[in-house]
Amino acid sequence: MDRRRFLRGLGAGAAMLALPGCASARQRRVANKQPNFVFFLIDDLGWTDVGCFGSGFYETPNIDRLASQGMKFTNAYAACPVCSPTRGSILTGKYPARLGITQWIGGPNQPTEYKHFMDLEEVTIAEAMKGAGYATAFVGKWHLGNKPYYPDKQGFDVNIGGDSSGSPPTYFYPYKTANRALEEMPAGGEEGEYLTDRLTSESLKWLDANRDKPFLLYLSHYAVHTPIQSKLALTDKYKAKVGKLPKTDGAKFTPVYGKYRTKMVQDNAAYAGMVQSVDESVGRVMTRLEELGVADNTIVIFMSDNGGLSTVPNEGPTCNLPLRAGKGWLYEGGIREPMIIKWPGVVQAGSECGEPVTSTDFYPTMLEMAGMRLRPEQHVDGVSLVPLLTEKGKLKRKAIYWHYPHYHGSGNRPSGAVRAGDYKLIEWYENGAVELYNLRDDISEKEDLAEKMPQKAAELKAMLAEWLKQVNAKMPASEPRNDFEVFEEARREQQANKR
Ligand SMILES: [Ca+2]
Repeated sequence: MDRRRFLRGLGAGAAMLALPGCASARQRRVANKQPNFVFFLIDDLGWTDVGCFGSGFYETPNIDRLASQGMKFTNAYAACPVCSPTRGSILTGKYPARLGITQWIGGPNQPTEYKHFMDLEEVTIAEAMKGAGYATAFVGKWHLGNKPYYPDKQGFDVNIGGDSSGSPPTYFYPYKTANRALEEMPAGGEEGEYLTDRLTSESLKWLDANRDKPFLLYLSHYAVHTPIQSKLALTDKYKAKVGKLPKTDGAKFTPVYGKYRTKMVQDNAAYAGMVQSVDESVGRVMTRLEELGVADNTIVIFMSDNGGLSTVPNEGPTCNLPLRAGKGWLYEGGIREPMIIKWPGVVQAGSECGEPVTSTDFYPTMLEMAGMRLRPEQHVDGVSLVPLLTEKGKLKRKAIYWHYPHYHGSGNRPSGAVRAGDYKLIEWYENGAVELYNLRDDISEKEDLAEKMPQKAAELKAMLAEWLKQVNAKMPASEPRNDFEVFEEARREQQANKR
């Protein structure tokens, strides 16, 4: 190349970079900076189930470290108090009511019918990122439909262990899920292997192989869902710790939901062991990101799909205090989550955000963090959290909504809810009765203000009704009955069908 041509080339290059409208230069800059994503989705982990969100019993040094490197969201919500609907909301940016997936898939169809899979027409966050050149991996629990609707049909290059199962029959190899997805994980397993560890190892292998591309690792643990099983050494460790807990003077449960009781103390050794294994998973992934030299360009998100299991006819494994109730309910214990986002170089390490946010928000947030175009036609119910993460603004959203028109084994009855500012209203669909709480003053939802503040209650009830119309929410088709027997009947019927 002669000198003149060389200089001309230089000039053209400089001009391209200088021109803001020049697509190729902009794309190159974006490409150079494309951040990686690791999304940890934990199953049934309660708001206070980790140290940095208040647990004094479970030990989670790695998750606490993640929080110290990122932002903690103290008013973060799952879009539903059970599994599948929240999972759909994260991947699509749509409310479960809009998706039609209002129940955990496999749960009773009455009194409200629901969709048993996530539509392939949805452009998931994985599909959006794959389209932008990301390598995408799904590892762990899917629970969004049968084989035609598996992760590999929804934008993930690989699916390791995800099928229609909501939980594994056992956490120890061989796992024997309904669709054998866990048995078919690459390279087999061995006797005694623990599922949480195995999913982590598979994730590390995938990271090793994809370190040079922008990547999205969606590590969706089956833990800490039932069956409550941990590695023996960990169970023993926490059994010893239980022995040292202060005596609870017999008030381990409160019988406030009829025959259903809420757990008042964290003291289940096996559950604690499960939480510790999840924490070790987070630690192993973070260490590997550092070893691979990509930690500084990797955004790490930590979230759970619903509240901790604390309200059951017998004994729930965890306790969500100071929040009321747990998984299955629209009280805070069922929907508030321990959410953390680490965004190196942008998010202030160890920061905290109290703005209400919900699981539909991840989709637009991730697109914006990656410098990708938003897809408002897809993530219609999500709002980008980037203004909160950069601490440069607030969200303009007026309210967050829930629709759970189902009975649940926790004792819940069909209900909907809305949170606007400090106020939250729950409506019971059986009779239209409402409860109103001021969460700023009363995080435990002890004082129902519906009678004291009838105007506020009416305002929120009207907002909820309007939203239900907007998202075309399915309401209970049969006249809901004012007892829990509907759920019990459906459960018996389901068990009979299985046999
Ligand atoms: Ca769950």
